[in-house]
Amino acid sequence: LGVAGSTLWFTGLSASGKSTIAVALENRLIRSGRNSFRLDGDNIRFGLNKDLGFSPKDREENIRRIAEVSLLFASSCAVTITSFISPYAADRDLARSLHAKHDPPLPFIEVFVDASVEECEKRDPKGLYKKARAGEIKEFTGISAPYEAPQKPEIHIKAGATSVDEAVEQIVQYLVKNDII
Ligand code: GGZ
Repeated sequence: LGVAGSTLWFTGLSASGKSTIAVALENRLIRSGRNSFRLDGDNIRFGLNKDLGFSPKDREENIRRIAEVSLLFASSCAVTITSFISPYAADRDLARSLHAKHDPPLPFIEVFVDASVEECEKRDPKGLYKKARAGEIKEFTGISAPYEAPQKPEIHIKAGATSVDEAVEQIVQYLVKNDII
């Protein structure tokens, strides 16, 4: 019981808090004895996907590869956490369908870290929104490139009104209730 793998697919704007929550969740799972592995920009965009930029086509390919890798980790029994903007609903749906088609099907949980462009731009920890406004970064999500918010995410975190600890608790409760961990 509780050894099957799964993918927790985080989606949200840059600076929404995805990665902070993902790291805290990974730590929590590992401390409680679960095998968890996190895929994020640092271990994917600088390695496997270093040939990809931020055009719509490149983002699509970025997400397609991450979906395949998350499926591999999930099939090896890891609670796999992906933390990418993944702005296009069709690409997230592709990731979901790969998990559904796997034998046996593997749980795929979409986690929407919901922070508005205004909130993210106010935080702007890396100054990227400022650069995007100034036209120094082209095709920046939320400013000059689209973000398609999930319509029916399994987990909806209202980032502005939720602490990191509360978000982790919300996710863990969902996972326990649905027999995923
Ligand atoms: C969005 C960009 C861009 C553009 C660089 N648009 O806050 P960050 O810095 O650390 O997270 C963002 C990250 C987004 O990469 P993803 O692989 O998650 O994107 S996607 O799922 O859409 O493929 C941001 C930085 O890369 N960044 N240029 N133009 N974010």
